[in-house]
Amino acid sequence: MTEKSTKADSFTPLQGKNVLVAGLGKTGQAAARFFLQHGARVSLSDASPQNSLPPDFLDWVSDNRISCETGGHSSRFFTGADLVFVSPGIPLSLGVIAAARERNIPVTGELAVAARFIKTPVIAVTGTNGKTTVATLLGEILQAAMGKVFVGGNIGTPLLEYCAGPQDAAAVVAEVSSFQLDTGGGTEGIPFKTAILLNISPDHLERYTSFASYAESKFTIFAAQGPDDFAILNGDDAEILSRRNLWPQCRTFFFGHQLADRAGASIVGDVVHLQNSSDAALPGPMHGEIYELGATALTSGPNRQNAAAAVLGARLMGCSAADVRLGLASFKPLEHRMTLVAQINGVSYIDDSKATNVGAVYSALENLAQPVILIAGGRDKGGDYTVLNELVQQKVRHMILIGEAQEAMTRAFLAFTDVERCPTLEDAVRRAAHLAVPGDAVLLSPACASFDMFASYAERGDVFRKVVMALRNTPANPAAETVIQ
Ligand code: UMA
Repeated sequence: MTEKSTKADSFTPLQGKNVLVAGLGKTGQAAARFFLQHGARVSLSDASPQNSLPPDFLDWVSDNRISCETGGHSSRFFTGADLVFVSPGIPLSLGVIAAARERNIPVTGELAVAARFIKTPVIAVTGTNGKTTVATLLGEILQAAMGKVFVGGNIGTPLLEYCAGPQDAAAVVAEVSSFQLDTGGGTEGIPFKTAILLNISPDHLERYTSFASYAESKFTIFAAQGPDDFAILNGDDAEILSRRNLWPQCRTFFFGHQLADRAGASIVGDVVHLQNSSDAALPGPMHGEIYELGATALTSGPNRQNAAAAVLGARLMGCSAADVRLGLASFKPLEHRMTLVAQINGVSYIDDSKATNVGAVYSALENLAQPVILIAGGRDKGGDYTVLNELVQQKVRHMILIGEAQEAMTRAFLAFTDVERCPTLEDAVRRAAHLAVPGDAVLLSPACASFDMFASYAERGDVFRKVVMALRNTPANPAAETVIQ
């Protein structure tokens, strides 16, 4: 018996099992409904107070007489279970989870449960940056090519919602985070038909003991794949190349600017070429195909790599070259990713609120030609700011810091540029506008999570936009020439 089927027997069938769901956000709520649907005896535990949960979910809990603790996790809830389901936002180091494990109670998560129930072929995307862009692009291409497609996972809708329904899509596109892989990557996870690893740079180091353990987590996306499945790796990423043989059982292809003799999607300027290598061939007639990005919205630095990964993923999932070209041509860039909000008096205001780690800020600065007034800071994620030193020195004329990371970032960057702190994002934008001269870019690219001051990176970006738009009417800019995107 393989390891996979042994583990499957440890918690399926679910009928009659005592399943404890920890964390009642989107994932926990979907999991609770899923487990009840499968005949399990469900109980629930969340650290937040009851009034933080949505009323319709609380009604469902009460209608189904489900035992639910809020405001903290008590060990009896965990150690009395046959199976503990953990939401991705809860670290596995939490005491009650460790206690359950000590008693050999299986601890699982969304991907491992979905692996036992999902019937639709899945293409999965992980990586430190670009996941949502690639998952969205793949979703649009696959939808045009195949009809109904479910796009879910870390992008927003839990996979267990799809598993609980009729499963009537031709394919599933799953955005997968390292947190999800920690409780359901590995050999018991979903054997993805195609799995894409976009890049790895330091992130979430508040949760991992080291960068190596974060990188290893990302690689478990390939662990359950078989010899007929496809792994797509970034051929420009040294960290990925150093680990590329970790799960050698699947068919591996690469994308990137420096493919040399590797099979996959090679980027030259604004063109993606599909190529075979001396020892590996893409299936069918793909070798020699060309995809022009020049007239698409995917020409900025990291987006060429994102596009190349999606071209390869879509072709390996069976989409035609024509459908892929149509998808690339119609793709609209997502909000809060190097989005030009306005140009006011010759100054570009750019919302890159999605840049919640150092790697994303690196790529933002690398791709801007003009002098930058950088607004950064928020909740520190343990990233190594020194990676940015050289680029900050070269390109950042002035840095304005907000949020909890102000002090650490001031220490990190004081030697490389002018640094000051502001109490709010609103103040920071107004200060940046005061300092900016024509030709500058005011860039919100925080390198930090938003949760110390905002509900999400999207809300942070929306506040930035609102303040920028209000600048048009301030006396300092009486005759502002404004271009709104
Ligand atoms: N909670 C506890 N105990 C704890 C910590 C949290 O009970 O010790 C509770 C909170 O009170 C809250 C619930 O857990 O009620 C939140 O659970 P969660 O953080 O797992 O959030 P979900 O709403 O289930 O959202 C998760 C993903 N969140 C995280 O991974 C942190 C969402 O990704 C994802 O969209 C959603 O599942 C659907 O798959 C968000 C994210 O920030 C966007 N992801 C990270 C990223 O992209 O960098 C990984």
